[in-house]
Amino acid sequence: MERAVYRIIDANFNRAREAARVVEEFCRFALNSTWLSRRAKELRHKLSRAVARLDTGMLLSSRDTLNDVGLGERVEHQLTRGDLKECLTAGCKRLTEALRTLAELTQTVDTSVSRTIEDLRYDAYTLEKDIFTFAEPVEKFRKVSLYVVITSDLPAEIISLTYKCAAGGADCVQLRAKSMDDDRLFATSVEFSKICRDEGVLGIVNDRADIAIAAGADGVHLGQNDLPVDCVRKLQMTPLIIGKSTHSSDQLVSACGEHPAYVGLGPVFATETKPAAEPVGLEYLRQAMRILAETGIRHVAIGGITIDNIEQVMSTGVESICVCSAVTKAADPTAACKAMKLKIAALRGVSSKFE
Ligand code: TZP
Ligand code: MG
Repeated sequence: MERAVYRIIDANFNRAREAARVVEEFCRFALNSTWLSRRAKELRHKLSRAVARLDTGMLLSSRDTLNDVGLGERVEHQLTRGDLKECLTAGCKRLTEALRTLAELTQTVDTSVSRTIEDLRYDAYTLEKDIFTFAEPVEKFRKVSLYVVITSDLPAEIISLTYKCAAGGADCVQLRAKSMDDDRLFATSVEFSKICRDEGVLGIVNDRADIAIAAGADGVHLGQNDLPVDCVRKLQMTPLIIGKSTHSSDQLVSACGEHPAYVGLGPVFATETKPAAEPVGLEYLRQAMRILAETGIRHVAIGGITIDNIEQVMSTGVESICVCSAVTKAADPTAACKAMKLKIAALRGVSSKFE
């Protein structure tokens, strides 16, 4: 029986390591996230160190691949992988299955190894959750090239602008109402979120995680003095697109540690919409592109951006543009969105649906 125990441990050690590799590769090459790929890598190495505490000679000697009755065995409806996300899901499940088997079996030969593996199983559950709750919102936000902030305390104006921005091809709109009573803000957010869903535009509520969640918005945008990202993540019912404003590289580095889906970078230029804020300039954008490179976190440049300075802004490497007055104060917000989308698409070198 001891041979069988070692044979199962050997098979599941290989299975767990290979599954951890799939997870790690996703975090590294699909998400570009150092934070998450490092955690997957650490898990793989801790596992190897734990198993190395067993008799490795026994493990290899008990391996008998050619006489494995499970080899090539398939059951009806066995899951196949349709895309990268399914590969990741399968990798995560396979990892925890193998760790569970290892924890059970190693109990019979070395309880301290078993305890270490049991801890790793819990790390794997948390890692899976962190990967999915980060990756899904980031993936949704990846398509955003034009983001419009609707700053208004008038529900009718907010709703009418939401329709106009959607018609103009804005990819994301934000409801930014700084002085509305909660009951009106909630009702407006519900209507806003429904329109966004129907029109295929992402809908974000500014400042208020509670209202964003209750209204079913796609996300919430947090300022420096709002709730921490982690706290909002605990409140979310489904993975929310959490955005965070930053106005300096120190704030950006600190925001990256909170792992939002995107960060706001600005105000790039002086702006009447936020008159007290000091412009950060183009150099901050260049610096930000370098800081964000290995985080997987998306971005928008914001503040004083118009059709005439988009090119300057995008020359820094910025891919997503956020505007308020250039669209909402335009005589024709839909036409303003269309023109901006075209310009961004031309600068990104991709075609736009309004060409
Ligand atoms: N955060 C930084 S700048 C800004 C906000 C909300 C206002 C952007 O408005 P505009 O009209 O596009 O300059
Ligand atoms: Mg705020």
